[in-house]
This record gives sequence, C-alpha cells and structure tokens, in this order.
Amino acid sequence: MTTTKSGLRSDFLWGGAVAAHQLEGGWQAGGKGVSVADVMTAGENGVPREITAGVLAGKNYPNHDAIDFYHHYREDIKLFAEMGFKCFRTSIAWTRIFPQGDETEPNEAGLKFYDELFATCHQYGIEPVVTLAHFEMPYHLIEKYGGWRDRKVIDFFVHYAETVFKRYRNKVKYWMTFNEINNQTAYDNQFAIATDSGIVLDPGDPDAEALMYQAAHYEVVASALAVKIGHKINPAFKIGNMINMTPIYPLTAKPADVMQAEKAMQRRYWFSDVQAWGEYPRNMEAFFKRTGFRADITLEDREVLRDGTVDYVGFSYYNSNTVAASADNPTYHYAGEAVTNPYLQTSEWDWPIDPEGLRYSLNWLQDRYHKPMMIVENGLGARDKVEADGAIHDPYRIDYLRAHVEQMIKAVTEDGVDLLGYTPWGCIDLVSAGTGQMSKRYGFIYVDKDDDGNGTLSRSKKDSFYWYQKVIKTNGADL
Ligand code: BGP
Repeated sequence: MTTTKSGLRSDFLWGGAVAAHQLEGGWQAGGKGVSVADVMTAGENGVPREITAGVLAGKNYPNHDAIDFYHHYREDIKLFAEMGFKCFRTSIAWTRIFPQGDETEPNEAGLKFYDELFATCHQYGIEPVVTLAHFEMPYHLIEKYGGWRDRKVIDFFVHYAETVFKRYRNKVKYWMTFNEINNQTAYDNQFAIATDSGIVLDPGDPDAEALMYQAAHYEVVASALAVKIGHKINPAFKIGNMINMTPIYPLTAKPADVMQAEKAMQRRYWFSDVQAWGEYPRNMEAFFKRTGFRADITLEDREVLRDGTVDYVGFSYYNSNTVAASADNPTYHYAGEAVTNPYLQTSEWDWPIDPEGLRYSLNWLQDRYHKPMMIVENGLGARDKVEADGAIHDPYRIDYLRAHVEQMIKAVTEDGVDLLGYTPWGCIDLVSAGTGQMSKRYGFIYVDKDDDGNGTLSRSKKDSFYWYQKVIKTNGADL
C-alpha cells in the first residue's frame, strides 16, 4: 500500500457517519415498522430521553421525521461527494427490512430503499460502510420477547443480517454489527440499555446488571454468527465490530486509582475482547464466577465466538473519562467514581475534549487486538448560528476536528497503527442520540430545523464543509 505526503495510505477512507433513525425520518414509509427509536421522547441537556409504552405523534418524537433523509438522500449524498467523501457510514433500519423483527419474509420496499441509497453512493464513487443495528431494534421484539434478554432474538437478528448480506452482496463491502455495543455497561441508564439491548427496565431494577450481561452475551453471539455467515455469502466482506472508545484514566498516580482505571477499562472493553479474540477475557470469566451472573453461556456459544471474530475494529471516539478509586461502589459502571479531569476543557454538554486520547486509544486498541481499525465516529456537538447572509462560521468544530486528525496522523506515522478510515459523526446535522434534539449539531452541512420541529429542512454548507473538503483533497496533508 502506498502512502502519501501526510503518511496516510493512498486509499484512506475519508467520509462521514450517520445512523438511520437519527436522520431518515419516514418512520412509517414503505411499510417500516416501529423501532425503539420511534418511541423515545426528546430529552434535553441533562434530561434523559424516555421510552414510552406506545407510539404517540408530535414534535416530542424527533426520530419520526428527523431531517427526512428518506426523501433527501440524493441531494445529501451529492453534497458528501462535493466534499470528496470516499465512504459514507450509515445504518440499515432493521424495521424497514423486518417491520416486526420476527417475520420470515422481508419487506421488499425497505430493501429497495437501500438498493437505491447504495446505488447513489456508488454513482459518486462513495463506498457505503453499513451498521446492521444502530440503537434501534424493532419495538415488537421488545414487547414480545423483552429485547435481547431472550435467546430467540439471536435468530431474528441473524436472519435479518443474512437477508441484507445477500441482497447487498455486491453493493456493500464494509459492515459493522452493533453500534457501540459496550454502551450498555451503563445499565443504570435507561437510554443506554434500551437502545443497545432493547431491555426496558423499571428504574432501580435489582437485576439490571445481571440482565445486561446476559443480553450482551446473546448480542456477541449474534454478532459472531453474522460475521461467520457474512463471510460465507461473500468472502471479500470486511465485517467489523463497533465500540465506543472512551479511555479511562486514573485521576492520580496513586496505585489504587490506577487499578480502578484498569478495572473500569476491563469492564467496558470485554465486548471487543470477545469480538476480536473470540473468547471472554479471563477477568470477565472470574467476574462471572464471583458474582454468579453467568447464566446461559453454552459450549456451542463459545465455538461460535471463536469462529466469528471480526475483520477490523470500528470505534467511536469523543472523549476520555477519569476515575478515582472508591471502596463503597464496586459495581458502578465505570467501576469507580467518575471525576473531572483537571487538564481538559469540556463541551457545552460537559464532554471532555481530549485529542491526545484518540492517539492513546488507537495505540491501545492496536496493541490489544492486532487488527486494522476504523474511526467511525468523532466530532463536537455544538450550537451553530446562521448569519444574516446565510453563512455558518464554525471554527470551534474545525479546531476540534483538526486537533483529532493531527493525533490520528501521529498514531499512523509515528506509532504505526493500521488505520483504514475516518468518518466524523453527523456529517450532516441530525437528531442527537442523547438528547433527541436538533440543536446539538455535528454537521459540515447545516439543516434548517429547530428543537420544536420548525424549519424548511433546507441544507447549507458551514465553513467546516470547505475545511474538510481541503483535508480530503490533500489526504490529510493540509489541515
Ligand atoms: C454515539 C452514537 C451516535 C451519536 C453520537 C453523539 O454514541 O453512536 O448515534 O449520536 O454518539 O451523541 P449525541 O447525539 O448524544 O451527542
């Protein structure tokens, strides 16, 4: 593979990332079923979204219409092409293909929608990078089976995966199974656990942690089966996992803080250990034994895990976390007290900004898994202002991305990590996953819509659009 002036490979996959439920809209179009994302109300900064029992109408359900990519994808992909995208990461809405999740026959209109979407990408030489499940299982599977707490859901997922692998066999090469599968370690957060594992809990359910491990086990088995089947359908497929990478630092050099950070990392990254190694790490086997959480992990499951290791590690990176040792809270999801890192600034949503943490993460993942990697999300959520002349000046976004790309290039050129591509999150403004609001924007392209659902949905280019265009054109040499 030849490299270029920046040190990046010449076929480096620059692009952008989105997820079906956060931008498509058309929540009932073409026979689509209801997904968990469709029954989530909007929250706001500091106020979590809620999962409702039924589907209601109105502006409080922001995923219903989102930015109507369902009807605008042609013009949006044209804008991505203008920026020079080599790839475009999106997800397939499971509910467009299997509206209820447990049908045998897929919904042809849903399959057709993605036929056309991928064909539009190819028309511009853009390689689709596709996530099978990005925070949105069919709501019916939650109501009828309790989401991933039921082993049967493995079969439904695998049937869905097989269906789309066959259909898009010659259209999609890069796949990912579950988005940020490790987010559910925050099992005390209803949003995290419902979106990742489809488990809707009563607040304070004492079984929450045990349930999370069981559900997550079924998901890693489903992921491994999908990898295995995918490779049979097309041996050229590159099928990755997708984790949220948030390195966890010790607050001080005190050995107890360092150990706490290490335990927290183990608790958060066993998912990728299993997906990349094909087996549970010893620390998790010991944890299961000690807590008695290990309910249903069969010998056959272990074989499946061994046979279905991923081809590459996909990950999102937004920030790092910091912990301090705490004696009285041993099962906290970061296995320690999350504390403020005194060396880092934060975004308006209190997310620390830590570009070096990206270089650290790339090194850590490379050393741990020895696999190619793809940074499939990175970015700064910020409020943007449209000037009287229509311009949108977003130097804060450019600064954030530039600093991260610099560290990414150092990781490749100075540390030798094997990196396939970089797809910043929300390349076009979309609904925030955490708040359900439009005002937390990530895009290079502005979409005229506010938190109350008002706006023309017109698209305009921010300053960052031109900056990213230049970055791609020079393959990262001119930042
Ligand atoms: C990741 C998700 C995305 C996305 C992003 C930003 O966790 O994979 O779906 O939304 O975070 O988060 P937010 O939208 O809450 O700012």
